[in-house]
Formats: sequence, structure tokens, C-alpha cells
Amino acid sequence: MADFEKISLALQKGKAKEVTEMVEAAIAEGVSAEEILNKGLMSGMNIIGEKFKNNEVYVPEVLIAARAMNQGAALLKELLIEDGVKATGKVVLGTVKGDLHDIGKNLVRMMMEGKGLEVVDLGTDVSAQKFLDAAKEHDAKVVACSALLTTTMKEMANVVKAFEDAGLRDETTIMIGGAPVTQNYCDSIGADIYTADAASAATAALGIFVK
Ligand code: B1M
Repeated sequence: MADFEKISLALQKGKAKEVTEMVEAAIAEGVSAEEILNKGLMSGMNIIGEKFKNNEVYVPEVLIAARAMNQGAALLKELLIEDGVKATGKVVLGTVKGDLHDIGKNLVRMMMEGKGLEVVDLGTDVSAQKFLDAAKEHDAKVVACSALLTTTMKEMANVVKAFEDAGLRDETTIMIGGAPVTQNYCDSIGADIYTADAASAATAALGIFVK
């Protein structure tokens, strides 16, 4: 039986090797990718988040936990890809300027790819201009922005403006998300779609292409 508690604890300690071994074992046992992600990896990351907030752990510990999280989650990628899905559309994705958090963004990518979408991942610290340039270069009609800081989420308004100024706003769907982002914020900056989690972001993105 998969021990989610053990996966969570190893992640909190940043033991990437143990995390990957346990995730591999759980996969081999036939445990669903969603369960491993939510009950093991995300649960551990949430606990680290609380401890970080309370100054019980600091940036270095959080960084190694994040590395373990990303490595564990990468193993689930293939399983999250639905059988037989065909590429249905292209999305430009990134974490906004000034923001280095990439775990949620990576999950969004995985879930979108799992639904057969092609994702151009620009990484972290992505300026509005870079989102615009990439959308033009790849002829992508969907742009997805992630932000984890109250200070950086404001950059999303600049992304909306960049597409307006370039005359591409009508033909581009701008999706936003991340812990501090809300539906109200989405409405206030004139973005198109807010979703609270990675799976919903993928479903919403697919919905843009498949009516
Ligand atoms: Co940072 N950090 N961090 N951090 N960090 C938070 C976000 C914070 C809430 C911690 C806290 O104080 N409680 C706080 C932000 C406070 C605020 O602004 N309100 C914070 C801070 C302050 C900072 C620094 C400023 C700390 C410092 O240096 N003093 C600094 C900033 C660096 C920078 O970006 N310029 C910093 C640095 C870091 C690390 C580098 C150490 C590391 C990031 C490593 C990495 O990402 N590779 C880190 C981490 C890991 C966290 C916490 C602990 C965990 C974030 C995470 O990955 N969660 C976080 C505390 C917390 O969230 N409880 C914290 C798991 C992930 C799956 O969730 O990304 O929210 P999340 O994604 C969710 C949803 O939000 C959604 O889907 C996912 C779930 O399915 N989602 C989308 C995300 N993007 C989406 C896009 C969508 C749709 C949904 O559509 C496009």
C-alpha cells in the first residue's frame, strides 16, 4: 500500500531521491497519479508552506522541498496524459515577471499536456513583452500566466495591456491563476479566465479549442 504520509514527510525534508523512489513504487502498485499528487506531494508542500509562513523553515529548506516536489511530479506526467488525445491547440505559459515560483506552473503545464494541448513553457520571471513575443512567434491564441506573490500578480495587468496595445487582445484568451489570484482580480484587470487549480486550468484551456 502506498504510504502518502511517508511521501509527504520525505518531500518536507527535501529528500528528492526518496520521494522519487516512493512515487515510482506507488505508480507500480497502480495508485492513481491524482492520489499520489494530492495526498502525497501537494500535502507535503502545503505543510512546508505553512512552516515557511510561520518562520519554522527558511528559503533553503523550501527550495530543496520544491526540487523534490518537481522531481516527484515529473514522474506522474505520462500518467496524466489521457490515452489517445490528439494535439488540439497551443498555449503559451509562464510565471510572471519578478516571480520565481514554478511548481504550480509546472502542474498547469502537465495537466494541459495531459489533455493534448501543446504548451510553450516560458519558465519563470516572464515579462509581458515576452508573453506577447512568444504568442506571436508560436501563433498561440491562449496565454496562461501564473503568479504566487501579491506583488507580482500585478504584472498580469501588464500582460493584458501588452496584447491590447499590440492589437491582439480580441484574438487571444488570457488565463490567469496562482495562490493570490482571484476571480475578482481577473475581472478587474480584464483577463478572460481565472481558475483556482491546475486541473481546472487545463479543462478550461481545452474548452477554448474544443467547443
Ligand atoms: Co515563496 N512565497 N517566496 N518560495 N513560497 C509563498 C508563495 C508564500 C505564500 C509563503 C508565505 O509566506 N506563506 C509567500 C508569498 C506571500 C504573498 O505574496 N502573499 C512567499 C514569499 C514571500 C517568497 C519570497 C519573497 C521569500 C523571500 O525571499 N523572503 C521569495 C520570492 C522569490 C520570487 O519569486 N521572486 C520566495 C521564494 C520561494 C522559493 C524559491 C524558496 C520557493 C519556490 C521554488 C519553486 O517554485 N521552484 C518558494 C515556495 C516553494 C513557496 C511556497 C512554500 C509553496 C508554493 C508552491 O509551490 N505551492 C509558498 C507557500 C504556499 O503556497 N503555501 C510560498 C505548491 C503549488 C502546487 O501551489 O503554486 O499555488 P501553487 O499552484 C496551485 C494554484 O495556485 C494553481 O494551481 C496549483 C494547484 O493545482 N495555479 C494556477 C498556479 N498557477 C496557476 C495558473 C493558472 C491556474 C491555476 O492558470 C494560468
